[in-house]
Amino acid sequence: PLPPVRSAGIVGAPFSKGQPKGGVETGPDRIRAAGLLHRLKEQGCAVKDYGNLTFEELVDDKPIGLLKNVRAVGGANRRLSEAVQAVKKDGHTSVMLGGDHSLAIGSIHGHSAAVGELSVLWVDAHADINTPLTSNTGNIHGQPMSYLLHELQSKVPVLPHFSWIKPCVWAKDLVYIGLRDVDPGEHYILKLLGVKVFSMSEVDQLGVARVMEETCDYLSAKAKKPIHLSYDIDAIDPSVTPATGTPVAGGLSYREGLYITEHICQTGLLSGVDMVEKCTEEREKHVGDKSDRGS
Ligand code: 4U7
Ligand code: MN
Ligand code: MN
Ligand code: MN
Repeated sequence: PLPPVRSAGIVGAPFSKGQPKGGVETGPDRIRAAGLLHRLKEQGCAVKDYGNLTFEELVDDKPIGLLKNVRAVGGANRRLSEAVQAVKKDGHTSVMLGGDHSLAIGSIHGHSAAVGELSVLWVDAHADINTPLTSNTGNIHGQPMSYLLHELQSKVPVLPHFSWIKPCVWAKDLVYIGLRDVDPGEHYILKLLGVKVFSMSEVDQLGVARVMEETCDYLSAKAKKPIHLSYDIDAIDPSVTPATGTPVAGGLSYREGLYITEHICQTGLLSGVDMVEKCTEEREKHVGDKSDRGS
């Protein structure tokens, strides 16, 4: 039998203020230029490109404690949430092209507002679950899950331009794959909430096929909720994907990285995707150049 007809609704979010480096706002156009739409169509997927969002420049966006660009991040995500809701109401799988990973706030919020409770598969070197109070950097791209999880709301302070966000994910519906750079505060939160994590060590031990089998068993154990895949390019080894702001050695191979997407798609439950943290080729040129390492 033929597979069901799929359709993807693409939303570009050229936004980078969840972290301090330039370049990641070029991600949406770079991913399109690399042939995303063509590749999707080749595989029998209908595609509608909703274009890129535009974001307003804020003049008065002073840091709040360590936290940077709070109002800009809040406002951009509010826009994105509405755009993703529109894509879902048109019946597509939403595909958000970032931009930095703070955009998962609006993408997951909008997805959930349109379809209800979600499972979230977070593929990343990092857990992105710092609260504004546990963060050592003040970069909101390291915090998106803290705003989305019901269980963490008592730990998250009130912030300007963030009051529209409604927590919409339960810790039991979240799975991480690829972790290898987790802050102590994040480690504590993951343990406290009992979040399911397949770190790189688990990928080594079990192999990616077994990891995906266990991930899907775990997520569909009770109710088969629609799945949101939030894919940070830094999950993959920097030897394959050097053009990202926060590379961490020891990541997924090219095949492991793709296998995760293939397997999650075959569940038939994939309903929303984020592809984030791809930045300029500039950084690729400097890979191997010691002076740029860890910058
Ligand atoms: B990404 C970090 F401290 N944990 O909070 C932080 F190591 O979206 C990194 O996954 C966050 O790239 C990385 O700033 C965010 C840091
Ligand atoms: Mn991330
Ligand atoms: Mn990351
Ligand atoms: Mn990153």
